[in-house]
Amino acid sequence: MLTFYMTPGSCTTGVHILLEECEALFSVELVNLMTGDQNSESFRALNPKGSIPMLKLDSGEILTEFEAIACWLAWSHPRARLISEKPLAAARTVELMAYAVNNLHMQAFARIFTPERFVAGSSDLESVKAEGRRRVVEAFDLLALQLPGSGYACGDFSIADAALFYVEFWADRSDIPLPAVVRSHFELMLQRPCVRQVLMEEGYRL
Ligand SMILES: N[C@@H](CCC(=O)N[C@@H](CS)C(=O)NCC(=O)O)C(=O)O
Repeated sequence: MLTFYMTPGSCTTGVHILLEECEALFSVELVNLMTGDQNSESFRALNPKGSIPMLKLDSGEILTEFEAIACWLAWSHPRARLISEKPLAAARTVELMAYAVNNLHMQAFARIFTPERFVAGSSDLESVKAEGRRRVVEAFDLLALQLPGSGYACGDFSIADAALFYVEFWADRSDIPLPAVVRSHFELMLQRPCVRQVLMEEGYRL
């Protein structure tokens, strides 16, 4: 059985959705980021980067990084149809997913959630957070130009939608308004049974 290392409401929510979409069998190890579980000796022995999401495969191998886990789930559960079989369409899906993870998450929201990691010492954390908000707004505006006016990001539901969902969810909870096209994608995702199940399991009321 897979072991999924996660924290409710973090970026792992996107992987959680994909695990449910695949109907994968998995057990959960909760990682308390606030108390620093990710820095414990036992966690670092598995993943020296100290990051989640992390998946322990049936073989005992450890897989990290959102995009790698999402692609592995898609390729190893083809019946869930989480990525196109056509090379260019699949690459477009990875392109969107990478933008959500590398830009919106790592460059924008990370400045809001962990501003101290972007400056030396304890100087001006508020301006780092403000820059994070500015980047979130700018990135969603760019995304709005790429998303279709309705439906999922790449036609059928895909791994890109799960990545977009977790950053949209963060924006919603941070009172950052989403452009109309992005908002309608978020609302579509909120109707999806697996998304609703995951949010309830992670302790959110719908
Ligand atoms: N880019 C990596 C990192 C993701 C990441 O930053 N995850 C956060 C939680 S949302 C984390 O592990 N935080 C722990 C820490 O940085 O100490 C990925 O896509 O998996």
